Parts: sequence; structure tokens; C-alpha cells
Amino acid sequence: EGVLAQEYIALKCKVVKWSEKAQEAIESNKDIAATANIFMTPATLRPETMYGQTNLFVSPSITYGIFKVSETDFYLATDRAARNMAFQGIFPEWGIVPKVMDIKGSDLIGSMVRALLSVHTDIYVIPMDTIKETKGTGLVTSVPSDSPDDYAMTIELHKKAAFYKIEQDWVCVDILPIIDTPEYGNTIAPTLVKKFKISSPKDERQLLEAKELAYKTGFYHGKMVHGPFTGKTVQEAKTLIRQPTTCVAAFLDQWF
Ligand code: A2H
Repeated sequence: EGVLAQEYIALKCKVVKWSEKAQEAIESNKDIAATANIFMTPATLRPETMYGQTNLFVSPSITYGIFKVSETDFYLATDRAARNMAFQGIFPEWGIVPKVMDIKGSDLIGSMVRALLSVHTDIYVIPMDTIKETKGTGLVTSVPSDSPDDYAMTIELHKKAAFYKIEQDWVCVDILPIIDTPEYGNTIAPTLVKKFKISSPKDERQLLEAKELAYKTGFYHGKMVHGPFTGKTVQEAKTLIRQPTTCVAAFLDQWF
């Protein structure tokens, strides 16, 4: 695609409650103290939308790792993301991946994380099959107001919770205006999903179109309508929102 390295912002979403399966696996690991902070680290290109996070998506078929960042803190991400981070000063020793254990994505579903920037403080971990292991950290934070992919998946999971073996009330459908655009109003993702007649996450072609349009419109014409940067443009808010307490770091996703 001509892009050798993509810069993402990885967020720090502290786990506040584990699913039963994850709890068992983590309790049996001697390298992780009971008092440790473990953060899930979803990667995003749209940090200015983070006030609208509703859920955290994991792939049920990816095996994630847990990596030791300090005596008290651990990050959960793919091995590939950790290898990238190891060469960008995010872990204590340069070039060393401090892995303490593996954990299956399917076992993480139903856990709860704290989304520091979001209106919905504590959000559930739910499944998304289309997450790629070869991108970002393999974790995606759901912002259904501004991401057509996230909106389509949210509606699908809410409609078919039993099929996906989740509780319906884990799926947050409280969609909040974060960014206003002259063309598509203040909840661009639901608007474009309707306009392109997208009925499920399987409508890949239309979703790709909606995603590109949402991204460009938001980036060039979007204005913040929520949070401390209300009234500022998306381009201004993008840089202002980066804070060390909520973001792991900007990191480059590179090809090895
Ligand atoms: B974005 P690009 Cl509000 N697999 O964050 C699939 N998708 C992934 C991923 C992975 N491993 N890692 C990250 N992503 C998603 C927010 C957002 C995003 C909004 C609107 C659009 C949007 C909230 N989800 O992305 O292939 C993440 O979702 C559309 C461009 O590098 C990340 O940013 O272009 C985006 O895809 C990165 O995709």
C-alpha cells in the first residue's frame, strides 16, 4: 500500500473486572501480583473520538500476550504489537519483549475495562471477528458514533447476543454526539450506515466506502461538540487529547 509505518495512539484501559476464564488464568500466574494494574491497549487513528467509547473489541481467535512494563503495570496486546513497542522505548529494556503469559481472546470476552476519556466509564469487552492480528495492537475500542465498522458490529451483537454467546446488556447502544459535521450531522456513523443501506458487518464494500467518507469528513470538516475541546476542530483536538495518563504512547506499527 506504500505505507511502511502507521502511527497509532494506544490507549490505557485498565481492567476493572475479569471474565471468569481470564480471572482463573491470571490468578494462576506467579509473575502477576493480585494488586497489579493490567491495561488493555486498543490502538486508534481517531483519539479525538474517545469520549464516545462504548465497548472494547477483541478477536476471539487471536492469542494475546501480557507484558510487564513496571513492578506494578502490565499491558495486554498482540505479540506483534509488543515487538514494535520493544523497539520504541515503551518497555523497560530496549528490544526485549517482557512477556509474562498468553491469554486467548475468547477468554477475555465479558471482562470490563475503564475507559478514562469516555462518558461510559466502565465498558465491556466484546467480540469482533474482523480484527487483524497484523495491525495496531489487535484490540479496537468501539466508537459507534464515529466509526461505521463499530456501529455495524454494535447493532449486530445487540441483535444476536445469544448467537455470539454474550449478554445483551454488555453491548452499549447509548450513542453520543462527539463530533459535528456540516454534511452528516453529529453522529456520522449511524447516518452513513443508513445512507449506504448497510445491514450487517458482512457488507464489506459499503462499509469500506462509509469508513472512508466518515474519516475524511470528520478530519476535514469535523468540530468537537463534547468534552474540553468543544468548539475546536478535529485536527486541533487530535493533538490536544494525547495525555500520558490515558495513552500508552503514540507508536509506529512497522513491517518487520
Ligand atoms: B479507529 P487503518 Cl471513531 N484490525 O479507532 C481491524 N481494525 C483495527 C485494528 C485491527 N487490528 N486496529 C485498529 N483498528 C481500527 C476509532 C475509529 C477508527 C473511528 C473511526 C474510524 C476508525 C474507534 N474505533 O478507523 O487500517 C481502529 O479504529 C478507520 C480508519 O490503519 C483504527 O482507528 O486505517 C483503525 O481501524 C486503523 O485502521
